[in-house]
Amino acid sequence: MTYKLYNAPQSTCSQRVRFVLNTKQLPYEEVRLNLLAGDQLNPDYLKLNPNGVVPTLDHDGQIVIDSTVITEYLDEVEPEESFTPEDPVKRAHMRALMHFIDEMPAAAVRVPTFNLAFLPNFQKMSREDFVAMAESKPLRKEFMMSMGQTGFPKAEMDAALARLRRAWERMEAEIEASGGPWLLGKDITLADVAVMPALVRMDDLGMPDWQDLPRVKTWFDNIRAHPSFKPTFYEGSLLSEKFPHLRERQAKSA
Ligand SMILES: N[C@@H](CCC(=O)N[C@@H](CS)C(=O)NCC(=O)O)C(=O)O
Repeated sequence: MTYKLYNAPQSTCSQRVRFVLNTKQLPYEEVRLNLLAGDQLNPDYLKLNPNGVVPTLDHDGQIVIDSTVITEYLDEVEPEESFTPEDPVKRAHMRALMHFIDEMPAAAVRVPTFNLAFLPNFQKMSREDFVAMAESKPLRKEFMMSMGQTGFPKAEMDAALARLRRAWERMEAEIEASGGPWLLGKDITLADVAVMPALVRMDDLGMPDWQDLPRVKTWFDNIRAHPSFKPTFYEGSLLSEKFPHLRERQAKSA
């Protein structure tokens, strides 16, 4: 059984998969793609993942794409250290939360990420190069074009932050209803893994907008104390480690 993970250190979707692989203590070969250089758009990679995004898992030659699908797949083929409740009703609840997470915080977090971290890179490009790069992205062409080289306008940034805030409030309510400390109760599930990188990212960007939500605060402390957290967020996994201007933001929010 061999696992090869095509991913990127700072990619939130990749971090979900690394967390599951690490918890299950599955050895894996990591292929690191440089997303700003466009490695994910190379024809050979597109044959594996026609969406032109990371992560992609190669399991003995079988290709599995999409981070939530990969984490569910891993939990099926490697059931030790399970992240999936046995009770079908709870399992359905977990999956519903994973859909919510992909639609709300995981999508919204891209707006502050691109505006605050990546925009300076895109501003250095000529208009022609920028448009060509955007056009080459199977999944994110429109997203890139609506950001443009001046960034998402304030209204769009505010809307993304409001969506994130509603996601943290939903987390607070879910933890309260389940009794915590995790989203579905006493056991960590794939829903916790799915939302984790969005909180880590917003903390890294200096906008941890959940300080008044006690259960989310404790959840965040707990996930950071999890034994798989450090190996998942190895050196170079945070944007603030790559972009010095983000360290200043982070210092201000501390
Ligand atoms: N639904 C996909 C989304 C994957 C995705 O958006 N990956 C980002 C990094 S987190 C990416 O590869 N972006 C490259 C790009 O925008 O060109 C998943 O969960 O795997």
